[in-house]
Amino acid sequence: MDYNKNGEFDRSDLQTLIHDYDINGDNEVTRDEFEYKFDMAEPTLAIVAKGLFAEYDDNQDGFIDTKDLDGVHDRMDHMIKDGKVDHAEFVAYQVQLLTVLYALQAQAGQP
Ligand SMILES: [Ca+2]
Ligand SMILES: [Ca+2]
Ligand SMILES: [Ca+2]
Repeated sequence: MDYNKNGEFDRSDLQTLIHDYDINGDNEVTRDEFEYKFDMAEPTLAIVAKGLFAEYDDNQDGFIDTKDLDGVHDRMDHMIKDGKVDHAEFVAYQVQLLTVLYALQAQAGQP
């Protein structure tokens, strides 16, 4: 997800992420847009999609937009608080987040 390949996951990478999911091009990603894109890739992971959306919608206003980037970036910058998200921080953040979400998904999948 380091889109600009500078070895750090920075705000421009987060902006690219928004751009990827923003279907109608209004610079906001709604829950519908996010789930639509996610669903095409991973149709069985609805709970993971919801959890990811909630995580990236930092101010909980129902849209992912540039106002949410600072909060997300801040949470990713968690091992060495230097204002930058390096590769290790990014991977650790993703692993932690996805571990929780996949566990929830697995629970929900139980009969
Ligand atoms: Ca949009
Ligand atoms: Ca938001
Ligand atoms: Ca850091």
